[in-house]
Amino acid sequence: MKREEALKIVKEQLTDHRYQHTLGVMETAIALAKQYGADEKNAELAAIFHDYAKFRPQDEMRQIILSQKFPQDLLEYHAELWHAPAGAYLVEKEAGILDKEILDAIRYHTSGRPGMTLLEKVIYLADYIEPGRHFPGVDEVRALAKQDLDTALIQAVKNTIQFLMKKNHPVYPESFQTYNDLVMED
Ligand code: DGI
Ligand code: FE
Ligand code: FE
Ligand code: FE
Repeated sequence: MKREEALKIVKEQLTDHRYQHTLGVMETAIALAKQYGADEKNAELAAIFHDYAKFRPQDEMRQIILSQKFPQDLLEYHAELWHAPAGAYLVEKEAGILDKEILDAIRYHTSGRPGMTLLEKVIYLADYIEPGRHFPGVDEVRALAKQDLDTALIQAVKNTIQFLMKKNHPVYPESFQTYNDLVMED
């Protein structure tokens, strides 16, 4: 699918702010793909579609998770986690994206997972450091991303978990497992 067609499809699903975020993730993901040798076209499409389900009703996302045998423990955790797996499902059904690598990059863009693929890492990190992001610590991760993908990713995952813990929010186990897997990888 061409970039223009994909952008047109997601634009209808998103607020203007979220669409601008998506454009930032797209540019960042393509740059990271170039730098680290991931497929640039897949990075472009995964980035464009990564937040496709962000504004779907919670009931719809819950039904998708229940009916598709996705990890059911997602439903016990914050609903913000649901748009990633629900998005992978809807992007396949509604936008006709069939590439499993792209769908998995969408599926795991919020929690990560142990054994992330190169494309999954690129999308997770691009989502975190795109130019529209302004949270504390993001500049450090941007700098790390210039040097080493995994080091940057560890910092991004760690910041996310710490942010949630500071607010006494529950952390989805897969997010912790992603962190453990990355720091034990090498
Ligand atoms: O959709 P975005 O805002 O671009 O970013 P995202 O999909 O990476 O994250 C969405 C939200 O999910 C963000 O506010 C942080 C939250 N989140 C990420 N990991 C976890 C989480 N929330 C809980 N409860 N547990 C997690 O492990
Ligand atoms: Fe997201
Ligand atoms: Fe993210
Ligand atoms: Fe995003």
